[in-house]
Amino acid sequence: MNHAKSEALFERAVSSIPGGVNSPVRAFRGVGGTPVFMARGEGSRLFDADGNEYIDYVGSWGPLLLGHRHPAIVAAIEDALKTGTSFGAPTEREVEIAEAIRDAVPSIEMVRLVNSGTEATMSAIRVARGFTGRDLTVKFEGCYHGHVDSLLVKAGSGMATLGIADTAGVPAAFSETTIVLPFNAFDAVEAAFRALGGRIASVIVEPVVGNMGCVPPAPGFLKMLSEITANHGALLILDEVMTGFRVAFGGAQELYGIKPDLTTLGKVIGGGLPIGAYGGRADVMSCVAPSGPVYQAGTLSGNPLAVAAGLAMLRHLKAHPGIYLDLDARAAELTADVPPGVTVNRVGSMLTFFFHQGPVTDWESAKRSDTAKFKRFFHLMLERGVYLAPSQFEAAFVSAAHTAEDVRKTVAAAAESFGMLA
Ligand code: HOZ
Repeated sequence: MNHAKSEALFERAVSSIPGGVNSPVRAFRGVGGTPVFMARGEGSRLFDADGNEYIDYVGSWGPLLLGHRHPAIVAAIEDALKTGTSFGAPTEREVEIAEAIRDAVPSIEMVRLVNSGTEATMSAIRVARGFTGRDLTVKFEGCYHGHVDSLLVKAGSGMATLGIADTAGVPAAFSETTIVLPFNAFDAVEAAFRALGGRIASVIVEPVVGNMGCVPPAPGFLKMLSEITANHGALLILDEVMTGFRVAFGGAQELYGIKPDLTTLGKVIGGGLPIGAYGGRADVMSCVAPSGPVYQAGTLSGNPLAVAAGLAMLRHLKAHPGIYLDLDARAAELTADVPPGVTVNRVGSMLTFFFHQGPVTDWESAKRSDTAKFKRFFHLMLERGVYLAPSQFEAAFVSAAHTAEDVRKTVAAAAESFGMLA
């Protein structure tokens, strides 16, 4: 493949953008080489600046459940564009998307729209503090909840890829409000509540972790979190930015039968445009200004284009429930055959090939993966026209646009690449 234009663009980019990218994981730092600059997406495919074509399993890091430029979403955006790009005032579609979210996720009685997953988690932990009158937040190693100051402690995603345990720029006083525990560690959670239960405002968790690679919850883990928070007057926040409308229409909480106090959403609910949301129990959400004393605001919150795209996405998913079975079947085909020494974790259409014999159940086991081998695998797949996340510690996403032929080609590319690593 020729990457001359990507290389030239990257050379220009590093002069004016930190690291040449607008989000660290895009920089290929986990795998080396020049990031591929994308020019266009269509269905399951991405086309780069040099005209190379890829089967895309990044899917813009999760939002593109229907693939690139799905006609229903394009039409909704075009339609909304005719009426204006931002009003900074309430609109009918905001009410409709709030109702659509409530309808799909019954634990959400009230919901507030924001502009990103980071805003959603930042606001949710603030509301939990305001509601409980307590300061501490429990999070789990390898989970990533956006770049919120107090949540950037032992976080996954780009932090894991770059090997940054605690970022510069966060005052110690902020990190000290965060208790970090191993994911899936029942005993550690019980011990933390025994010691500090009366001071814990919330537990925030990715119900299926996507940000240390895909790591599912151990049986009963989410239920235990739900019970222990309820018993101690703390709130359970499911961070469903990645899993919401992805692992099931009602998210991971539908899949595992959990009723959290608060939920954060993003990615899929914007149909590929910037959006986030947090919502949950009406008594808790009533604390949010102007109803209550917890302040949170945003000039572009409920942006008409993002809301139109998101609403089209949610309506399409509701009208086509079979999509989830198809996604599951396609993803199962992709992961059916892996060589010894590679572990696949998969929940629905989220999956990761870990270069480690497994099992991978938490950050300790995820980080034992052979990242040098992953790096070679990534480049072998890229050369074969398969675009994966450039990090061992991210999930791949299958979309409804992936065809049986895409999957067949990907499996063949993977078999060849695994063979070359052996
Ligand atoms: N949470 C996303 C993937 N782990 C973020 C993508 C990014 O950081 O750019």
